[in-house]
Amino acid sequence: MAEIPADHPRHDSLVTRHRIEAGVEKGITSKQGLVAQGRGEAFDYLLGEETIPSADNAERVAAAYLLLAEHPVLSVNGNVAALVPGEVVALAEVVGADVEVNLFNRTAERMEAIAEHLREHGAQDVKGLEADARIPGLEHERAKVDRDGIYDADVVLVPLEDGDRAEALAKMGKTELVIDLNPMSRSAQSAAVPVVDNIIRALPSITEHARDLRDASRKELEEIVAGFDREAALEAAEKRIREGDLD
Ligand code: PTJ
Repeated sequence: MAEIPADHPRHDSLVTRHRIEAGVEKGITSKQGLVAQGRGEAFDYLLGEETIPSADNAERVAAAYLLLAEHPVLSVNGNVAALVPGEVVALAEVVGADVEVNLFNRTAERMEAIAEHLREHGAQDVKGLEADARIPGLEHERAKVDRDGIYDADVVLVPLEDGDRAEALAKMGKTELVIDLNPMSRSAQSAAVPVVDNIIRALPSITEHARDLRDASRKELEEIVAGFDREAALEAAEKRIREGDLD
């Protein structure tokens, strides 16, 4: 890839594209992942390519949920692995979460390539390869999960995916934290906490909030969670997209 000057107006977007391209070349990201990235970019452009205040608040709430959880799990697909592998590992460490690979286009080769990529970025134990449990009500490959991973989790961070697994996990009684640039997507709509932000910005922000809140009392964390208004967060993002207004 040609060197991208740091002051290029589309620097971050071009670096992100390069990571996705490299992910496809490494067998991590699916070709559909390229399309998903394009869709995300369009929403990011409309959001002003920045973390809007309501998203920052949702990121703080997501951090509080992860810190309160008995068994939090961060779900990783081919786009997430290509874009933010080190950031996933960093967040997992701060909140004590498991990391599980879960793919729509699941093949043994991609599962192994992603697990290895995460290990190269410091992950100790990558779940998802056992696939000894199923999410009820889902026909496709995303139903395959680890019994001691997503199946057992109480809080799951689900970034960048279409809505049916998000809905099925919610039916299992799990609390879902979704990162998705499209506030109208089914997964954002069904999430306990929709984080409408680019995962490139969202994951480091959740980690920073988690570091800040690490010493907070349970009561304080519970108050942060109870005070969250998911509808207002979705509306603020949609308003920014439609009207360019600050929320
Ligand atoms: O790796 P696999 O096999 O599990 O497949 C993963 C993809 C992403 C291909 C699959 O989950 C898929 O097709 O997803 P969708 O239906 O395209 O949904 C992806 C959602 O993520 C869309 O709503 C996009 O707007 C959003 N999105 C894309 N890039 C980003 C994003 N959200 C946050 N940050 C991004 N960088």
